[in-house]
Amino acid sequence: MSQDSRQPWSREELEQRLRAKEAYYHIHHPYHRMMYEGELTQAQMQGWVANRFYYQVSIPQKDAALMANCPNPDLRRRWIQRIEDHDGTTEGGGGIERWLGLGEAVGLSREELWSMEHVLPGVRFAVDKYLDFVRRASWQEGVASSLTELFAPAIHQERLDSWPTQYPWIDTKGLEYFRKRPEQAHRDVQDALSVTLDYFRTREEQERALEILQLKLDILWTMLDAMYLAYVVGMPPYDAVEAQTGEAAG
Ligand code: AHQ
Repeated sequence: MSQDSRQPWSREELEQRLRAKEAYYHIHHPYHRMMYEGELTQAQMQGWVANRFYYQVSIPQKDAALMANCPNPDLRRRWIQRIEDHDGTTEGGGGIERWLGLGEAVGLSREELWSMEHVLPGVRFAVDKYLDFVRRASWQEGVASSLTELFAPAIHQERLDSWPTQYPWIDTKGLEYFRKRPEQAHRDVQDALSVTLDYFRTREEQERALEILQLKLDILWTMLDAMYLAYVVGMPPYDAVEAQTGEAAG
């Protein structure tokens, strides 16, 4: 009898398939390859920091939305740590504060970052899609969408390894975010992986977990596509319109 193609994978097989999606992680995006090779101009680095700020400030809202969907106090107790990691427990603490320090190190004021004036439509749509997905999804699907952090320690380490020599104009105090994040990401993602492997059991559920991880990989990739078009190709949104009419759109 042919093996039922719908047979569930073992936990090990599902984990291996989740980890195999590293191939689609945004560490491989041309924008990140240029960053690692020291090829970004100050304006291109500023564009990345300013657009990623919109992602960073959206993460605690995403995590709060997931907790709101979750009836399990034990999960909520573990998950609230993520909000504290970003918001801090007092004003002036946390990852968002460290990202503002990164902004100042690349020449962007705190006010400029909070203004969100540099956030590209494509970045806004991708980040808003992440927030909307987690708001509407089950809390377990929300957990699975955070599994891109299986691959995050490497990307933070790359920045710590390359920026001091490739971008000597960036004060290394600004890299504090990247110093703190790998440990937090590793702790978080072990929990998220365990929840995912426990919950997604049937073959259909397991394939759904892979689909959710791919959605989040696409969100991260699309953010960089928008930045690449605007800051590397030099085609920010409505560039052509402004050229024709000589006026700023909107
Ligand atoms: O700084 C990052 C961060 O706080 C988070 C939260 C997590 C999530 O809940 O989805 N994902 C994430 C990520 C952060 N940094 C990204 C980077 O490239 O610096 C990586 C990103 C992720 O891999 O999901």
